[in-house]
Amino acid sequence: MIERIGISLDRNLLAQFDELIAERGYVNRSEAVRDMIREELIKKEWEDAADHSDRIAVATIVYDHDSHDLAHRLSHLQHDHHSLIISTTHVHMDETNCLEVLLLKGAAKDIIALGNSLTSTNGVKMGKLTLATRGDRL
Ligand code: NI
Repeated sequence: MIERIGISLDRNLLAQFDELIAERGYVNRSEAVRDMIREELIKKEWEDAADHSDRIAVATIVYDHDSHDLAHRLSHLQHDHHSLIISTTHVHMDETNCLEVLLLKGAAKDIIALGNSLTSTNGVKMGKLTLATRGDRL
């Protein structure tokens, strides 16, 4: 069943929100708000399940393999946590840039820690950790 709600917002905040969701391709505010609520609920689900060992996530990183010892450091980090990594796919984007997609499985807190380490490694140009859910509560 769908419930309707009203939200009071500062005009400036609403203008920024409308601009943001238009850029992201949303055709209406409701779908954008629903997605943001789902995103927060998934984060909460992960926080509540910190010690459960069956969480799955996808980490994506882009880096320059010529950059100092970065490729070596990233490889080292992955080998240190090999039991959390189901698979990795490495794509050579061009002459210097590499994209890696890692499927992670394990306890929520371990996956988040590894994901944060990968994405925040100095020199990583783009990093994102996507938390998967079975959607039981969404
Ligand atoms: Ni490469």
